[in-house]
Amino acid sequence: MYKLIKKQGNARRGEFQTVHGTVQTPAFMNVGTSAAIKGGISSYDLKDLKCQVELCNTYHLHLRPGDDVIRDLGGLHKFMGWDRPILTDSGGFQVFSLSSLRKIEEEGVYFQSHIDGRRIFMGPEESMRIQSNLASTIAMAFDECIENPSTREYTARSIARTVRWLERCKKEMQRLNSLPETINKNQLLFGINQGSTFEDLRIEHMKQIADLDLDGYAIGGLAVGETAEEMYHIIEAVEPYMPVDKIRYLMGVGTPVNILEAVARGVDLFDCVMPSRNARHGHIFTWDGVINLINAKYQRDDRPIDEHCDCPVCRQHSRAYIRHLLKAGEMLGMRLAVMHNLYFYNTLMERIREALDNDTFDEFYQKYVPILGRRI
Ligand code: PRF
Ligand code: ZN
Repeated sequence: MYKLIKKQGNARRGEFQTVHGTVQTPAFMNVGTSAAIKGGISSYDLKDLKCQVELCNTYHLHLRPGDDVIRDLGGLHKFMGWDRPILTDSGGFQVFSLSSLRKIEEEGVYFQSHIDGRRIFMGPEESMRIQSNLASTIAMAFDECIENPSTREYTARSIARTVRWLERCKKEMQRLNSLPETINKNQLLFGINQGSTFEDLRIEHMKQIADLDLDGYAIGGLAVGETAEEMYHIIEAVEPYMPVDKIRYLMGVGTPVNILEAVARGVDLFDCVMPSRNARHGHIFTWDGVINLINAKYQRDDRPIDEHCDCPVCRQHSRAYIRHLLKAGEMLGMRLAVMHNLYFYNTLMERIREALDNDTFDEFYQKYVPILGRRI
């Protein structure tokens, strides 16, 4: 259940209550695709890194180790040793971005596994059954993330099908939640808005899914090649049609500046692989801007990677040391860089929440949009 605590402009400070605890929003979800954060980050590390919610993928866990295996072991929380909320993405996006030989039909999607080429079918019911086996806190609806660019005709047909898929997801989730053998009988379902960059189609789709009274609403199909300005424009267009009393999630976004801009437009929840993926290439987020630790100028730099950060890495290690580890291909280099970046993202959200609590979000936004976007 989402509780709106206060607003400043369109930015919202809220709380999202689940059976696995309360999430303070705006919040960032740390991406653990195959039930692990890449870079060797454990569940107990994540607590030191201020992570509130972890995101896992239906598609990956269905292929390996198999959702039936995870169900038999008591569900994803027990399997991973993580007791806070977990959101599972439906497979809709990953089927489109990772698998080959896709065929989309009314009933669902036929595709080949990116791991062993095995032929698989996934539709709304299959996605809900897998997510119910995983027993995540929040299940995402099975959707089609429309390629960018797409024609208006294709987009209109796709979003109509996504609405029918959503109705099937809701029905199947209700059935699964009422079965005695279901691990999490309170599993929540979020709907996903699509419609490419067509403002009127986006709004029409948002109105239709809002009528289904789901537990939360996501904006999908963005950050897929359109400009940042187009993305902000679509968020502004659909926001007035998103239920005020439901949490709002922008899928797969983004840079610190993208997040600040989206919070300013009324979004509560985010996820992105950027902090972990970029860290592995020495790309570090700091409160002074973005640095690339591989750069020769850091060879003898004994300062912490971020002088304004109090994460476990910055309290202990120098830029020179982490740079050396990354260059030497040591696992520890990746691990330390990822830890800092995740702490940075989670702290960014914490500072956004504090700014909203203190009515200083505008000042925070004005100060940090230029700083966080620059390369130093
Ligand atoms: N749909 C789903 N997951 C997603 C997306 C989507 O559109 C995106 C788009 N940026 C990221 N993850 N199901
Ligand atoms: Zn740090």
